[in-house]
Amino acid sequence: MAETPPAPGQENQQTLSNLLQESRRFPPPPELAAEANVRAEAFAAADADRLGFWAEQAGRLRWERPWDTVLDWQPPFAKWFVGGKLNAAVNCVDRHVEAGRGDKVAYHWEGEPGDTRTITYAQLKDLVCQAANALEELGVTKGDRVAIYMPMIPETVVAMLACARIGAPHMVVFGGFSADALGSRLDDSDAKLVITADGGYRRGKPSGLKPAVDEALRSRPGVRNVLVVRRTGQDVEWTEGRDVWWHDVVERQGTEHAAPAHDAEDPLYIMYTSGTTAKPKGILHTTGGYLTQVSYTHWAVFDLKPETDVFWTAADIGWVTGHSYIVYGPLSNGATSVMYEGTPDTPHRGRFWEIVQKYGVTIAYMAPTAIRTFMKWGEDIPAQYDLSSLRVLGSVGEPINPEAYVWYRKNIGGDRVPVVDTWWQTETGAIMVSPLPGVTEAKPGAAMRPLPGISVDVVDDEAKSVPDGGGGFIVVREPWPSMLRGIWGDPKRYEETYWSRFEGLYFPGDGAKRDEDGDIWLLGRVDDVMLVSGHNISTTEVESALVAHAKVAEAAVVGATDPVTGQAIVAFVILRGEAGEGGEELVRELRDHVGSSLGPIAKPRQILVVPELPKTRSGKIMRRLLRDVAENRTLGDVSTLTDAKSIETLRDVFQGAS
Ligand code: 6R9
Repeated sequence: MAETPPAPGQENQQTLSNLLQESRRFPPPPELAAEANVRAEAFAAADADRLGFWAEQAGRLRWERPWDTVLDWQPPFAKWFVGGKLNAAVNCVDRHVEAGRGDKVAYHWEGEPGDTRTITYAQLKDLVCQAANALEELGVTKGDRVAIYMPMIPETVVAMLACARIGAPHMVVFGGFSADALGSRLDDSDAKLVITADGGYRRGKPSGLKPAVDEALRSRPGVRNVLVVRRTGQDVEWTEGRDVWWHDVVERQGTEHAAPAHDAEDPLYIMYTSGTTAKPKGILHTTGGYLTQVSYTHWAVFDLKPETDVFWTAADIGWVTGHSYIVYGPLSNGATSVMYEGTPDTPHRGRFWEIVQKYGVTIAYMAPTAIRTFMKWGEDIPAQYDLSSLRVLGSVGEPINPEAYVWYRKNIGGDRVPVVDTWWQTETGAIMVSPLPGVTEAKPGAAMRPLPGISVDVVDDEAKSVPDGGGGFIVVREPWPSMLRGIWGDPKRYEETYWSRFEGLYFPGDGAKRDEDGDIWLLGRVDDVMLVSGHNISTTEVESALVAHAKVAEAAVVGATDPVTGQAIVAFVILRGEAGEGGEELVRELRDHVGSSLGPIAKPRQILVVPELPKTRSGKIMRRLLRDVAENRTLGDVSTLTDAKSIETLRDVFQGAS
């Protein structure tokens, strides 16, 4: 192991080192396996006839006109269910009402201050029709883009479905983003209407949304109207002729609306991806293929029993996870969902578990960042609630550290509930790689295998499939129904970003390894991989080793330029509540701990104890900013940070320590 930097040009020659060893195994509970929606046979059947498999899944939906061709593939441009016509809103709402399930609860909504609303499918249908009529009155027609900048309230779902009904692609912007971030997305999508609210509740107080819209629109006269839901009752500025209240315009509309049939390939929505350096990418999803795969994966991965389950995705609708698994997946399956407006610590740190207990949640889906926060708060908090209704738990957004996985399974899942670690992206639209709760013997930290009908591989630099035990890059070999159809307005960037790294393969940009059993582990973004003395080391593995230490709650690791080793590992750690302040002794202990779990090459050069980490809306750590800090550079774009102050605090800690 030479401690010298690699020669120029050699940087990409070394695929990821395979450092982490994990021997814990969790087989499916026998009762769940016996009744599971998906059995092991599904894989072989889908492999034998992939297009036939997806055609069968498309049959879950109501089509106004059947498709002529399942797939038209002109690489890298795919069309699914060509010639088919359907309406996504009808599939999510009307058809359940028509089938006599109108009284079934679609959402148990819980506001942060404790106010609640129960919305049945019949009520949702009326609301969506009223909103669709209102949008038409405001001049929205098929193909127009509509921006949605909202808190987590039922009207957000209603607005999305009203757009889908008309065929006007929605573009939801996370309510935590700044006026600048909203503005650049309005420019790029050329939206004519913005739907917003006066504000929403976060951390116990009303937080404004309308002011950011006003600010963004000051220089954007192209937006004709702003439709405003009253949620908090805050005072708002009002621009006559442009701004209209939801309760004035929507509530007086009729509750019938004739839904047109849209082409399977008509745009359903645009969602901008988070946290990169350049201009945000507007990821485009269309109707038939997207709805097919979100519907199938929601049913398969969570073993959804629509009659009895209460499903809860604890995520924001402004993240793709909310689109696919709060809105389109659960509704297309006629499921009952929980939707929660606020933060997990308001008014107390048991709020999530109180919600699980109150509504009898059976399936819960959340991000590792939330799970690590709960670990930090301690297991005595969930222990105060009855969580026995839970039967499947899910994780999404980042690789889940094995320690966090085991904690989640034990303290939330009572050591009996399977945990599914679901890998996917805004671009993939729906889950791609995941254990199946009734089939897979799960390993903590591994997303395991591609789902039936999905063709995923791990390849090296030359696009060759790596053998078991090897590391490299995750790729998708065959088109899938919910794949992005492009980047809004920029087909060239679509080809360059996703299809130019490896000829004919979709490149998601994540590192991965395949273990000795052939199971897949995700290792974080390729941009985050560190090159230490010629070895590619994954930030995820070093972070997981740190989190496995009893005193560490969260860790973020980056590679900073180093004169000797090319890059050196710099770690930022948050300690668990009871671990005290840190100090040199602890830092030495942590370095040794990483060295003994992963090998001396992975020992961080520096470990800094910090109070918080910079994160995106979906809880992803923004390592790019931490690299800026570790290399004493000016910070890049911070407009998608949830809390812009956090990074300045870190800079102070870093400069104080260096
Ligand atoms: C759904 C979502 C996509 C990126 C993706 C990867 C990371 C998501 C993961 C995971 C490891 C998982 N990611 N789920 N990494 N294991 N289970 O998160 O979409 O916000 O577009 O992010 O998130 O790096 O490439 P998006």
